[in-house]
Amino acid sequence: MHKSGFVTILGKPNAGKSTLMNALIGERLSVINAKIQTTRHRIFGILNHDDYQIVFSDTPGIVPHAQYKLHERMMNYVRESLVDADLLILLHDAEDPRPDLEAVEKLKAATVPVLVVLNKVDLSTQEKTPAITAFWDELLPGKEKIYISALHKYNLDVLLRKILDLLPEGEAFYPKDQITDKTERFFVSEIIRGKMLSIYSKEIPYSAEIQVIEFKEQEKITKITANIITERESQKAIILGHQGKKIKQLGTDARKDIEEFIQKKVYLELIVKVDKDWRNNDLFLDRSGYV
Ligand SMILES: Nc1nc2c(ncn2[C@@H]2O[C@H](COP(=O)(O)OP(=O)(O)OP(=O)(O)O)[C@@H](O)[C@H]2O)c(=O)[nH]1
Ligand SMILES: [Mg+2]
Repeated sequence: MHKSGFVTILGKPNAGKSTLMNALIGERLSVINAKIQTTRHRIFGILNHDDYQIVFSDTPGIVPHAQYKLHERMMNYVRESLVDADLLILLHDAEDPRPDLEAVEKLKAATVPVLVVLNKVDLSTQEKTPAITAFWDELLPGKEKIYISALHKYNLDVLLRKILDLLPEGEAFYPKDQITDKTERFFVSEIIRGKMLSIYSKEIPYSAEIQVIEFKEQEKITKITANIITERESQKAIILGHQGKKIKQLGTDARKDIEEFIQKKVYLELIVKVDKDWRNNDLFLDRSGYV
């Protein structure tokens, strides 16, 4: 018997969706960061086994009020991943008493199985479990609750068994050696964006989009050039930093992770450009792959 299906991981920003998907796949696919709205795309993480193939979707955190067209596109990914799922996981911080009620209503009406997965139990205590369970029983009656820590990989085996129980039988959708739907270039741009979230504060990383414009594999080294698009000259100056120190740090940090990811030496060039209000520019968003 071979099981196969699509599992969508939904939840508020920072619930730990990307941490969970990476832990399940055993690879650093999605960017993880303590800042909210880290994930901007829908990213497949494919878990392959002789007896099953599970295609997990990591989605952007649900934000009720879209501020930019970029956010609208991000929420489209969430909607789309609700439609084609065989199983939905609502991932929620166990200690957070404010679920997104719109998402809860959608899940109530779901025609596929829903698991309420309560994350970050390492930050909680067991005495609180009955109250949390009661809270969710009322919100989403009849849906199973599983407590995990994605960060510490606690109870992920239980979660995986439960998922496999609920998935339909079927053939694999993707070749068994494939672990994602995204390209190497995409992950390179994500690594750079992830480093920006760590290095720069406030609005800066959110104002930026990365475009890999050159990816040349040579015998001993891979030459990568990426544009960092930001919205204003003032933001460009912050990204560069005094005497270019900040961008240098970004380049060094990102290069190390890219080298680890592609298992080759990398020469990385970063170019900062200004494109006013790209977050509201449909054409720019189309070209940047938010389709
Ligand atoms: N203590 C603890 N922290 C966790 C756990 N899982 C995730 N985190 C942390 O929560 C933060 C957010 O994790 P992400 O995986 O980026 O969350 P996300 O849901 O993908 O967030 P967005 O992409 O912004 O929607 C990071 O700092 C993680 O290290 C957990 O089980 N325990
Ligand atoms: Mg994420």
